[in-house]
Amino acid sequence: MFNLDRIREEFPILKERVHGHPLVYLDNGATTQRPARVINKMNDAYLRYNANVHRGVHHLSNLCTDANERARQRARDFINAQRAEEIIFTRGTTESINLAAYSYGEAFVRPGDEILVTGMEHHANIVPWQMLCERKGATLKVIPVSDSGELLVEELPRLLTPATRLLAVAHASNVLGTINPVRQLVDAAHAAGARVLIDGAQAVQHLPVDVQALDCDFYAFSAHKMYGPTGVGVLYGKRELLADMPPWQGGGEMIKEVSFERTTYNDLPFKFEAGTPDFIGVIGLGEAIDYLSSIGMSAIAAREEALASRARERLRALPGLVLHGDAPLASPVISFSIPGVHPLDAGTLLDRLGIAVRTGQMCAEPLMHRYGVTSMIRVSFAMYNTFEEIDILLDGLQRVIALLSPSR
Ligand code: C6P
Repeated sequence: MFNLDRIREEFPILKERVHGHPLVYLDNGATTQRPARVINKMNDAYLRYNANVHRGVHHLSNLCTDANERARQRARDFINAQRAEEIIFTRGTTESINLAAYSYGEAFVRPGDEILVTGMEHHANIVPWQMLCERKGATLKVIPVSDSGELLVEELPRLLTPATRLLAVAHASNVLGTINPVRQLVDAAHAAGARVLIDGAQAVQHLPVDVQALDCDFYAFSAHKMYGPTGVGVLYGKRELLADMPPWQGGGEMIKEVSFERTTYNDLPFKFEAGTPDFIGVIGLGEAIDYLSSIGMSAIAAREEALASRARERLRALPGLVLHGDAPLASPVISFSIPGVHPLDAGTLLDRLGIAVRTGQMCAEPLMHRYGVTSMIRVSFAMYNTFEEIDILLDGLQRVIALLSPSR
């Protein structure tokens, strides 16, 4: 059963006070907090068995290597990848997508080809593809977004052409929360002969993910948005595809043999893991996955959905506030504007009340343009948030409107 008190106990930071108020942390889409057990696991690794991985024959190196590879197995189980070698550790979603764009692009993208993205992508799932298109003389195309914040999938037959090499799409939008119909998109893209990368940065912490059921070619996510440490992420890729892709960085560990004439590359996944990885971070990610699994993704999803639907309902009823996006399937992420009030001012005032929200363009500038604004206010929930915190948010927003809104 979902035990909120026990879960909140695991996160000492939630007891902090901000400007004299209890912290109300509603910026989980930017980064979640970490439970003590993740921090303790990493401390323990540093204190008891820290040594470089895959390099030593000595005891500590073996312990650390085993812990690193156990974390890979955890990550594999977490997204139900077929094989552990399909899990590549990176610095985060951004690096995962850059790796895929560079390496897949080198192997498979030619002048005249097309890459398809969507109008609700984070910059991390736009710019690497744009850079690839510039390098290769390819074209970037975009699936538009409806007023309710859903992808216009009816545009797909027009947008997917024989020249489309890859579709890059967010599993869940970091701004609107919209959960995209990724399996349907994968089927459509595959039928057109295109590969699919799913940006799972805003999905893995909220819902069960099964990459085999989705049949996606790549799946990217970050540890720090799922109760794990910063600086670590995953790129999942289908083995046969990864095998045909060149390494994207050269250095230690990604090689089999090196001479000045020629270098041969290591097996998967190490071909894509040049240099000393953040193995302590990887161990922390493994612990975060164990933590999520101990609670259960379905229980987490149900809890967060209850929080988000209450918050949406209350926000919608607040005069002077405009919600952006209204997709029936959404993660616990809600963005809105208060006409006449700059989001930065709203965010600063809320902060004085101990409430942490995100304001700005959310690293999704094209989506801001789509909604005719330059920035928004976003609240994003995690399983440890409470219904009382929603009340505190609403009180805070009422004060913002009363103080700052010209129409009040
Ligand atoms: N979004 C947010 O507040 P990194 O920074 O590499 O861990 O994740 C990048 C990224 C990629 N895709 C999506 C959908 C994301 O939401 C993010 C990170 C944070 O919305 C920071 S801008």
